[in-house]
Amino acid sequence: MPADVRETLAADYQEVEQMLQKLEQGHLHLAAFGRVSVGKSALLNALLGEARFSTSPLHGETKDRQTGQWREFQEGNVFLVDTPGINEVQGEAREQLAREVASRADLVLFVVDGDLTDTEIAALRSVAAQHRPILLILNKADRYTTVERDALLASLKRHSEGLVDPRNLVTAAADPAVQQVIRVDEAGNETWSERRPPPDIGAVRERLWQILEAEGKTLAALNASLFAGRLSDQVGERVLAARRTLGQRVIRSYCVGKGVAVAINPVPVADLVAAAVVDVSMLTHLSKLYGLPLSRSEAGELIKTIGAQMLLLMGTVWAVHVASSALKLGTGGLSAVVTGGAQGAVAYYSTYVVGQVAERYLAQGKSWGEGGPKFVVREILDNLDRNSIMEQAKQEIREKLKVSPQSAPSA
Ligand SMILES: Nc1nc2c(ncn2[C@@H]2O[C@H](COP(=O)(O)OP(=O)(O)O)[C@@H](O)[C@H]2O)c(=O)[nH]1
Ligand SMILES: [Mg+2]
Repeated sequence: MPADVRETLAADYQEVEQMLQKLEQGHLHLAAFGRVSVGKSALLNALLGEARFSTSPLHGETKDRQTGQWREFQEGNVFLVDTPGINEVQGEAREQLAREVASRADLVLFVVDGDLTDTEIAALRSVAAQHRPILLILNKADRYTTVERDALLASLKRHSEGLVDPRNLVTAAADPAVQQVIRVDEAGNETWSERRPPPDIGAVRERLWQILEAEGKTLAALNASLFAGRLSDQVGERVLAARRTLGQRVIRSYCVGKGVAVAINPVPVADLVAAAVVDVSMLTHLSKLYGLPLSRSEAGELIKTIGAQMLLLMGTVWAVHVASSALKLGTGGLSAVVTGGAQGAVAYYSTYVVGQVAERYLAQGKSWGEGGPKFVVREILDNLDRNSIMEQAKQEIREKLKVSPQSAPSA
């Protein structure tokens, strides 16, 4: 890309660059804190969806091996930190522990399994003094009736007033107890079986995401599987929405970049589609956003696949048509900018389509779905308003080149 084009687009690229840097380097530490056996490790496991941290049913057994031990597990850019129980240490050391937890964490998951004890209130105070957002989680909710739960929540709210934002008080069942199921058949025979209910941490995930969003930290959290929410819950939808918003910004920056470059340096029309599908960088960036990084050669392969479908469905004929119909309207004295501008708009549009198709592929977990690439490309082309995007393209290219519409008449 010529130096002057690069300069024109510096701000756009910088924005994308910063976004990616945040995505790559924006580490996020979430620490679970609380008494022994409230389910800290179980909660972290439930967030991850796998048993990374060892849990123990025997109160106190934790003391053998895990006492005083900090354990950390990385998932994407998110570090989950398991801490010793606050009742394992006394006095000054406890203060120290709370300070250390808070200083290492961007967000503290303060786990309890009943009303707050004096020890817990003291620890909560120490953490709150470090000005870290605290999520106060009433775990083992499966042990309580709805009435009991509501009473507990009311009490927790009272006791944590001024320390925890009431919206950050949520319930969870990180590792619900096994239930006995008794079936009675028509003959009156009873069969007993056991059922292990799945973890219920929907409210934790939801609130966690909201806090991260408010703190501007969702970018760092985006590629951690704890927010993948494949269960199509609310969080999953918001994660997807956040990715889409950022993805569209990445695509737009590349479209403008491509459009301006072609407008300044017009290439033979027939090469336009081919020229527009070389946006390997755009795809590698998009893939990082989706937590499914593509190597440059993989991105190249993906572009070839998409390009082939686009050529089948749109054809070089289209590119020639759009460019020439735009040219026809300017009668005589067409400046190079008009010619280039029309080509630039075509380049913009092609890049736009590639971006949308690739984004769909990534959002589906690197899969084309049943209909294959052809189906996806066709569906996206059908749903795009080509003319308005081309108009938008011309406008954005003109803006970048600081050419007024009067001096550069076009379709
Ligand atoms: N009934 C019930 N038990 C739980 C729940 N979460 C954890 N537990 C159990 O509580 C015990 C202690 O959990 P653990 O995660 O080791 O506690 P930690 O010491 O705070 O890390 C284990 O036996 C867990 O299975 C829950 O939501 N409901
Ligand atoms: Mg533990």
